[in-house]
Amino acid sequence: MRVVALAGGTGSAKLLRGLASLVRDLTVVSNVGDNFWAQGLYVCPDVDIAMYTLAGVANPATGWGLRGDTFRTLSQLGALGEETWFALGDLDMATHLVRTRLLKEGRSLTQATDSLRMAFGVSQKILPLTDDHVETRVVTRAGSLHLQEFWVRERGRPAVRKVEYSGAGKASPTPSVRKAVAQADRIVVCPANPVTSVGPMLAVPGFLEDLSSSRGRVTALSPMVGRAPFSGPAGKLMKAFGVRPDSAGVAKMYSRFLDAVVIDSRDADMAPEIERTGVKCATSDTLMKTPDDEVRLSKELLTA
Ligand code: FO1
Repeated sequence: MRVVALAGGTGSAKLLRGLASLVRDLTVVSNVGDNFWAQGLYVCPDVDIAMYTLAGVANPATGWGLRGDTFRTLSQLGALGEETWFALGDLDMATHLVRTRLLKEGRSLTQATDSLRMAFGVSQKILPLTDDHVETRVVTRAGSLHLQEFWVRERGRPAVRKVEYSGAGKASPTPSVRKAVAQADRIVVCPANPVTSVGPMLAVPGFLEDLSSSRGRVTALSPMVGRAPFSGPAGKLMKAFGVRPDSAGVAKMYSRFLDAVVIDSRDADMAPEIERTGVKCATSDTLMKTPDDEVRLSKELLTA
């Protein structure tokens, strides 16, 4: 079975691990909206968390970065008067150094990602949705902030007016992404933030149509339990984006391409409303606390 997984950050990575244990032909299509320049280096958090997780070297404590990493270079940068709110680890920095060099040498982000994932011994393909620069920006009363500025530097505190995907209108999905989606038997939308991880992908012209016309069944694991996401700022941003911050809101946002959704058992009362939008709804314990949960939910998504 050929499986394509649309992935964002931490929540997605856990499901990717489950899927990878079940499926030989797995391709990860990664959000690029939170890519960020830090210390002159190009950082791709969603690509990297997928790569580190599949390589078995991710830091489980933070949900980003590498296990056992240290921050000596960051301390020294602080001592030199540089901004250090975006914490690049000593080992993580090597990934960004290689990626930035490859890009400067003229390689595309797809090519740079492929070199890196092979160097990490990851057998699954990891494809950035686009090679164009797309940036998720959060418009607050204090102005427009990059998602990393909003979430990491400002700790998600500012009141949100709207969310924008700068550059998305002029971007296009890469040919590799389009081919993977067209040939997939299953497309799984990981439990990613609908506004900051899946939204930037859907904003790239052509991708929504690729998903809706794909011959493979499209299933999603909702990242919401009640009105709260598993992790991160999803609830607040969903409200600002005009999406109801619960599983019914997620299903509605994806309804143009979604065949089935798995929501948490605690939200079972939302199932009839979801099914009225034409999306099949299954319920489960959606929290991934153990590797067994990751595999169980992966199986449910592959059969939903
Ligand atoms: N998240 C934080 O909360 N604080 C950080 O200092 C931080 C640094 C960082 C460095 C590299 C990287 O790949 C991710 C990093 N993240 C950090 C995570 C990131 O901000 C977001 O969680 C993702 O962009 C969401 O998918």
